[in-house]
Amino acid sequence: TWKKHIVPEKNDPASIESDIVHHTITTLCRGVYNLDKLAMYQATAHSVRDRLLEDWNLTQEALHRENPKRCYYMSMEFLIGRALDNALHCLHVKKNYNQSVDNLGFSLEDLLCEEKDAALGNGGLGRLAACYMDSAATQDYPTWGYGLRYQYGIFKQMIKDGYQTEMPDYWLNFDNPWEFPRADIRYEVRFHGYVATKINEKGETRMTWEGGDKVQAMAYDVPIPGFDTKGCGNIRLWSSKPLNTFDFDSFNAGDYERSVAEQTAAQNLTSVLYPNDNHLVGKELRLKQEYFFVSASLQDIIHRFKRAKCPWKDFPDKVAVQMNDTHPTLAVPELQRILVDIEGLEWDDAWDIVTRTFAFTNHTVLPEALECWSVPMMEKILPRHMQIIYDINLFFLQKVEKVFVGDRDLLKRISIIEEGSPQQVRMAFLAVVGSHTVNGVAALHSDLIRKHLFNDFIKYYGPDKFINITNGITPRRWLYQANPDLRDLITTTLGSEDWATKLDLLKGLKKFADDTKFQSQWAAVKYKNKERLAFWIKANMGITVNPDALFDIQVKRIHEYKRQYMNILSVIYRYQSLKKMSAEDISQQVPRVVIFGGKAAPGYYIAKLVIKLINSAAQVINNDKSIQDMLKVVFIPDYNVSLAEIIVPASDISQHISTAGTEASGTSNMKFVLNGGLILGTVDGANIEIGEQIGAENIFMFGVLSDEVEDIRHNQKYHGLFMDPSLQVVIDSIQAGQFGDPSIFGPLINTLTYGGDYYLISVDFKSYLQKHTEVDETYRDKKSWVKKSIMCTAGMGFFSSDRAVCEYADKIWKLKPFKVEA
Ligand code: 26W
Repeated sequence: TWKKHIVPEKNDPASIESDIVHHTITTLCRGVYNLDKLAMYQATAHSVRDRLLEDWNLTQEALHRENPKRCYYMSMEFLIGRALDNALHCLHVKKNYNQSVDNLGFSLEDLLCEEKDAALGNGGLGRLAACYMDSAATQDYPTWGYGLRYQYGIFKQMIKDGYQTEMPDYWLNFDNPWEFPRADIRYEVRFHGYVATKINEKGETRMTWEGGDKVQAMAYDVPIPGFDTKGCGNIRLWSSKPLNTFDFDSFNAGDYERSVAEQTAAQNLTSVLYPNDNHLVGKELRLKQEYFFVSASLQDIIHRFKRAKCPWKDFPDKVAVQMNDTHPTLAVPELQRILVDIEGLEWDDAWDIVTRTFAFTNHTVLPEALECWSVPMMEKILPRHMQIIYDINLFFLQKVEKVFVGDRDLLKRISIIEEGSPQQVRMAFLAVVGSHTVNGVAALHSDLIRKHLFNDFIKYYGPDKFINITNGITPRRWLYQANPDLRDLITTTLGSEDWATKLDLLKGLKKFADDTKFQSQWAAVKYKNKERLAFWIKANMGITVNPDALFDIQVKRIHEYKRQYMNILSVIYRYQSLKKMSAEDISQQVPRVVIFGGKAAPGYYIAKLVIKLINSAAQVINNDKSIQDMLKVVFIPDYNVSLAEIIVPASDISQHISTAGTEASGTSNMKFVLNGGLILGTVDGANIEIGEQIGAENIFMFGVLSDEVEDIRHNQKYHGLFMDPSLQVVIDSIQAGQFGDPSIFGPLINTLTYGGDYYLISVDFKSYLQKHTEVDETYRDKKSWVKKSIMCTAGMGFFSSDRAVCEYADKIWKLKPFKVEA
């Protein structure tokens, strides 16, 4: 009942208005005379957050009371983006807020843009975690996220003279209304030190980890509203703080300075997100971040578990932990350490608990992305964990040896420790051994890890431990919120909004695919979204693009395997073809706007050159009057979640053209198709399943198949490359200086020639160009294009993250929804 006094009860525009004004005066201490947009955004956000809090408290209280089994999603990345618009939709108060904000003399849409993205992730893996939290909350699964509260999220990208430059992301410079600091929730985390033995209460000898340096982890909670439910989820993010116990006695004056430096180092632990996507840089600080993260999270989970006074053997019935890739894998030896060294369990009992608790999702097969940590580094930072990993490995190998007697090669291949100098810990293998279930993220990807990366493990465990759960995306952010006109059209057509939580209902659109009136409404929405993007491009980059042109988009992290390079080479080819045409012929072409966006890891030289080439080509092409604006090239700087919300609804076609077998799933492919964008893609990742769902006639697919790649590479190595003539002329034009100083691009071109063309651009180039021609021809027939576009959206039900999270809950977590009553 006491809550009645603080929680806003009324959501009519006048009440909302007075709540906003209240926050302006009290929370912000600002008078109406100096209100700017930012302050107004903050006051508005605070008033929305008050409304969320009620649900948050209700949910957490009920969970505490009933103590159902819970799942913890451990992820080093959560790429959440903005929160305000999402919360308004979840609470169904957007319309009234619009009016209240309007009455106060501001525009709500303007205020939404004041919010800084929570960009605590690199790309697909981090955004997937955010979509899953949305779906877990919406479906009332008792699931919490655990992550790190980086002071600096992914860097800001700026383009200077065509090159990427990086700037820090000061996202916390202003007050962040979407997090709750929990000053009382703190745990200590140890590094370094040494291992000793001690006798425990039961008189048994146990190992103990002593000495070293300690830092403190403090919790920050980020509420995750569910759509259409009283339930509210949570992501708990850890921030490192120096320990406030400061031992003056043991420091003389000289050491005092050093101790201050150590305090600063402690604070810096969670300062910055490592900006590498699909590439491991084996830095000590990163290993420390990983341990800090799992140590704090497990202490918190165990603290909660102990409140209910259940016996340890019940731990896996109360707790499921999902490891988002190998980044949290130290949780396996850490839980084993806690159970054996601290809680005094026997090794085998403890190991049984560990392996019934954890499950592991693999997101990549790229060798350079597989985490391996050097044994000496691990020994130095986590001496006890290194021993435990050796023991885990020893017991595992003994069991394998019993089944495959004398198979030395198998033991060597399957070992968690890789021999070499130095020895390395293979984190993916540790994650497999420590988990009850391992999953890939799309059908092809799961097949590939069963066939290659984890093949030996299947020989030992059998196939059932390795399953597929195809990725999904949240339809709330990626359609309902990002594409309001399409949302409204779909809702009117289907007669209700239920599709937003039951995405399969979209198939009801199929029967309107040939309806001329519906088609023209559908086309009008797409046109409006293209205008919105064209406006953004003009306002922010000064480039004019024509919304009647075919918008062709590739936005994702820049990586050789994703082949943005192949895309820009084909754009140059198109440019040259136009240059060869008569003015009359040019005027008959299908106009194209080719849009790129994405960040390159700051140390990834070749990826950065790709950005430079795109911008250099754009410079020449966009300023060449002779091609009558039939081709425009735009590189949108600083691609992030909130830009994606504008870009995705505006595509006619988007590209997902990784070398077959390299893109585990892709999730932007799903976002584009959900918004009625066609895709041009290789036979890779989730593209394959998208094609199955929407129909082969609605997707443009090309290129070699994943099981051909190995042979082709082998042949190229021994018999040399065959350079397609169409590709050769493109390369020649770059080398002739048509796009600026050719020496700049030498190293990039070498990846195709002397470098052996590892990603098979020359192999796929011809079929890629052919598909582009097919795309042009199809686009000429507007009616047939719109029909395809409708069929795209209509077939996307399967790719809702609601479906994916249900699969995790049923097949892995054994988790039931826990409904909170109002
Ligand atoms: C340690 C360096 C590092 C950092 C991030 C290695 C690997 C990663 C991620 C696993 C990379 C990633 O985001 N992978 C993407 O995961 C998506 C979600 O499952 C998939 O859709 C993408 O295909 C995959 O590239």
